[in-house]
Amino acid sequence: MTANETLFDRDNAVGLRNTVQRIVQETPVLDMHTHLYAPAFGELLLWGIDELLTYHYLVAEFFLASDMPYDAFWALDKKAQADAIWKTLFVDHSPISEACRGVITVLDRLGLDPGARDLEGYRAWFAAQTPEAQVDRTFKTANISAAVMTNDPFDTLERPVWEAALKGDPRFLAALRIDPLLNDWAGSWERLKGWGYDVEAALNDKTLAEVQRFLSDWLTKMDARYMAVSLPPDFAFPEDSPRAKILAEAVLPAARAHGVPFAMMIGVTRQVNPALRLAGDGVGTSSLAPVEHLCAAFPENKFMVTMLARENQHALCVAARKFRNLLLFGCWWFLNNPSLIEEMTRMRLELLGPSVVPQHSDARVLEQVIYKWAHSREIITRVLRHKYADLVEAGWRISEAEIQRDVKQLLGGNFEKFVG
Ligand code: FIX
Ligand code: ZN
Repeated sequence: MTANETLFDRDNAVGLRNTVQRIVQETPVLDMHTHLYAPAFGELLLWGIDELLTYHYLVAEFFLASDMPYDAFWALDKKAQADAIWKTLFVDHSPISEACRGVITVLDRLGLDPGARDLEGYRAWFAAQTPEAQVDRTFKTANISAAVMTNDPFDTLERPVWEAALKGDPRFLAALRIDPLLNDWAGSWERLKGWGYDVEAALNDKTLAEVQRFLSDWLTKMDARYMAVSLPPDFAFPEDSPRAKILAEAVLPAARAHGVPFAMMIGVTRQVNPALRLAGDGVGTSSLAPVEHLCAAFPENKFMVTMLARENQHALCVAARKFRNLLLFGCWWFLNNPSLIEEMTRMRLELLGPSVVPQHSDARVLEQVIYKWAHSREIITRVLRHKYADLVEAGWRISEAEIQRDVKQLLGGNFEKFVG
């Protein structure tokens, strides 16, 4: 702290509130979990109004409000699906839900008047943009410095892009996603074999060593910041299962060798309603015991965890207090709603102080980072204002530089430090 720097105390509440708001707005975000891609990935990078309107969050809401049969909707092309969603969710009903409001915020921040309800006009504007320029504009408007992708070597569209070794874009960082390996070994081992790894269905020592070699090769190829998996509510560890064996004897050793964290996203029940396709996944509560066991049994590994059920959030905070090799992140998916983000952010700051990653965007369509971060920044501002106000009320004095330090830590620093 410099000698002449302003210190906020209980007599300067307005100054403190304004300063917190400005700093949260001005501090760039490192968005540590998205489903976005760099422009070099071609069609995998989704952007524009029709992609925004057909986001799977909106597809689920569309089927609630419309009586169109599932098959009839899926038979439509993207533009016609977007038309149906626009009419049902934005014209025939008010776009109150968080995902609908997101589209409004995006249009507004891009300078398109959402109140005009001019879908064809928005389409014309987006059609005049290029993906590269749209990435620049979107990152600037959202004030994000980088986005971590979700990179799946089992994905037939994505794999060739990595194999072509295109020049990377420093704004897009990689994360090696390994759901097929951990959640469906029976359906994945033959693919590894086809790629030249000497594996068989039985998880013997040779197979486990080869799985580790596969992970190591892809961590290197992608320069991945972390490895990640999504897990069902009944995730257990230890247990006698292919998942537990591969986790303990291939994934965690590879993560240790590369010094990268292993991220677990726990609590998703895939395809509770398959007719909804990507929108058909659900949520269930989980035990914290596997997380605690892994953190205790593998102190040389770093774990990042987010959980999908609201009911798990308190126990997860408590677990994170116990282990310095555990970093909590984000308000995932069905939790990414203002009331729940506020509750979770408040609880996390109260239990963990600033040692948490309060949010990630999970954006699937480029421009979504604009709304996801605008809405979350508002809430993070509100919660921090309360926390600092409580502090100065208790007699503490705090400087602008200290607030800046804390916000930097929350919006990217904690993640960067943890991944190393
Ligand atoms: O597994 C995940 O990373 C989830 O975030 C996605 O599968 C999910 O579809 C999503 O987009 C949630 O926001
Ligand atoms: Zn995700």
